[in-house]
Amino acid sequence: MLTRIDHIGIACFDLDKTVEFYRNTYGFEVFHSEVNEEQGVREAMLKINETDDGGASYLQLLEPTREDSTVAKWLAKNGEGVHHIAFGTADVDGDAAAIREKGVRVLYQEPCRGSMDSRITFLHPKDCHGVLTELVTSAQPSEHTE
Ligand code: CMX
Ligand code: CO
Repeated sequence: MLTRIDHIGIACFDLDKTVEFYRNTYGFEVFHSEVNEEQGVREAMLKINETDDGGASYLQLLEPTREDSTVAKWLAKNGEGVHHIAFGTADVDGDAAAIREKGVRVLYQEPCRGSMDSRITFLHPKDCHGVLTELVTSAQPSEHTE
């Protein structure tokens, strides 16, 4: 069951400048940052609020680390902006399988590693009315090492 907005993914050209914008304008601080080479991104997670399912909602600011990454390709075509939305679930495997059964393309056979050791998969935007949609199961706090 999808129980929260886990994050909104925002593509940017310059992560440091974009982080500074969110800090100056709204007072949001970086909760976590990392490079995910598999996804080809350098990212910052800004925690907006905790949620009543024990998780939280974030903004995920994304800067490409290489020219051939999906985010670099998207930025070249669209410029900066909202790249995807992510719903949180306790069971990404079960929810992805159920959604695949409905005829929506799930991009990965098995969920892979996302921010903060979460497990993630994506639904094809063309099957979701134009929205690239991610499903996320957060790591248990004990599994997450900084
Ligand atoms: N939102 C909405 N539509 C999108 C989109 C997006 N983010 N990215 C691509 N599309 C649309 C394009 O506009 C295009 O539509 P048209 O054919 O009408 O022009 C179509 O999808 C195909 O786009 P493309 O530019 O040819 O891109 P690809 O098919 O190569 O890749 C996708 C699209 C979704 C398969 C790819 O972006 C992907 O695998 N995404 C999942 C991984 C990812 O996004 N990682 C970065 C974030 C990591 C994280 O969140 O942790
Ligand atoms: Co994401």
